[in-house]
Amino acid sequence: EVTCIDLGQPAIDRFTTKLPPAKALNIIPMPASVTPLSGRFKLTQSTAIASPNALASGAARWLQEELTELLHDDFPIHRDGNIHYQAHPEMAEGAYRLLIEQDNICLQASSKSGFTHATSSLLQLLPANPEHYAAAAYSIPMVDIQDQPHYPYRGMMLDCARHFHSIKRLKHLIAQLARYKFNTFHWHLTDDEGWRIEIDAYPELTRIGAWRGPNEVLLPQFTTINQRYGGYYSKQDAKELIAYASDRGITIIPEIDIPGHCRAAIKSLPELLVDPEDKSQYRSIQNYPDNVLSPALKGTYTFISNVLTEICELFPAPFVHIGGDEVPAGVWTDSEACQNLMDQHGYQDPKELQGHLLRFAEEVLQAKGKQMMGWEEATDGDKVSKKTTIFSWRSENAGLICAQQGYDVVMQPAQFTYLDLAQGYSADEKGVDWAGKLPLDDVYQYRPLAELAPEDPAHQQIIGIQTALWCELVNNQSRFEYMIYPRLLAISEICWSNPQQRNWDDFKARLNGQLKYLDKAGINYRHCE
Ligand code: TNX
Repeated sequence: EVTCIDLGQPAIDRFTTKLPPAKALNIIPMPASVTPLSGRFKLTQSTAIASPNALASGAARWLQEELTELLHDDFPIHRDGNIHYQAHPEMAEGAYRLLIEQDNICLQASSKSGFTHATSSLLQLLPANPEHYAAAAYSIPMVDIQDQPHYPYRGMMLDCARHFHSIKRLKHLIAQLARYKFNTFHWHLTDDEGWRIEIDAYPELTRIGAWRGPNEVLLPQFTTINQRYGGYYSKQDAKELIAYASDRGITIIPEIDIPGHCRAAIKSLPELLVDPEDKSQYRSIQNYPDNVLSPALKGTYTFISNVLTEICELFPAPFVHIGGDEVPAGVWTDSEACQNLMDQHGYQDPKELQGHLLRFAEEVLQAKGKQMMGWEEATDGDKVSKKTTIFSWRSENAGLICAQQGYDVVMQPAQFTYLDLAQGYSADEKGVDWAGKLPLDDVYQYRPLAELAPEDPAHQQIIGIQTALWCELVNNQSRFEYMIYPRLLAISEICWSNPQQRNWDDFKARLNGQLKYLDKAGINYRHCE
């Protein structure tokens, strides 16, 4: 008897279907209300951004940079400009109105985020390939848009540990995240294969842990490059990226993954982080026998405390993500020091030692005024306080369970949001498939907690949605872009738009309009037709 699930024939033709023709207004994510007006605003040499209020200064700078690039000229900001950022204190956080009239453009909001969202809608209305305004008429359709986000948290996680991505690559990504109204960039900075952020207390972390290659202690697992390769971000790099993202309304949340996924740190600081007496045997899911911090070592606590302190000082965000995922079975089971620690605290199971470590991290962060975030495993056995925000990833149900336990949850179900999954069914399609394949339309079909009654309190605990690109197999710009686009645009609509407004055919038409911009930006997106 066959007991597997019948998935039917993959609908291969959906990838070869032509996209419907683009529309007059192709905004993604779909705004709450769009009222086209008749006529066009003309950009001329006297068009300028009016000096903005303080809340809008980042957004105005962003608009100025984009217009300067588009028009190949320095775009002015001065007192008498006709592109106005106007404060409307009665509007909700993140909400905005964009009114484009014959002679004026008004961007109205009550918050920094609202002004950046208004800016991203305006940017999407600009023609992709204008001629220089000095030489030709160049205009924007008149329209009245009123809009607000569905979820307050709209993020993307990028794994910069398995392979290093340059700051240039990250800026380019962050510009697109802002264009599609994401507000968070979750920066996965450490893992088994690399440690990517400069820490003054431990120069070894980046001198040793940031590099892979045949002669290094960090052996490449998935790649066969025969030379030393890798890289890291200096504190100056991080500050530059934080400022760039901030102008575009994006908060950067750093992740330092503990206690598993720590091989790069352990290989860099063996004297501090290896317990020679610990005889426990284990294999991580990625097959490493030596990638977990020891809760019985004093050095582990010194390390966590020093690293998190520097991270809290470097990143202005109120959150720090401490990972907590995939601690393999078998750790801490054959160590006298671990046993003593368990006896001392009355723990029955070595697994409780993970909670012990994570609660220590939580205290360090709380003392710095930061809130902790972690992967869903951080909740196993009531390990951390309910103040920690949980990112669920193994399934939608995992997120629901955390929400029902009272945690704030960011939903990142692999089956709908993982951009390392292949996006087509042919054998040569790039990507992994441990959580299935993830074509564009499946991303768009994601309805978070659609099974729950609208009045279910779990809805209140879901603060948002996040997509993720894990990079075991992503080590160059073109692969990076191929995996991200256009699926990122579908996720942006899941995060932002009211679920009632979602319409696959309408999305495809608007996507067709957006592809011109992706082409202009030179992005190697996966073709839809
Ligand atoms: C699971 S999602 C992981 C990552 C892998 C990814 C591959 C999560 C918290 N852990 O370490 O890169 O799967 O898809």
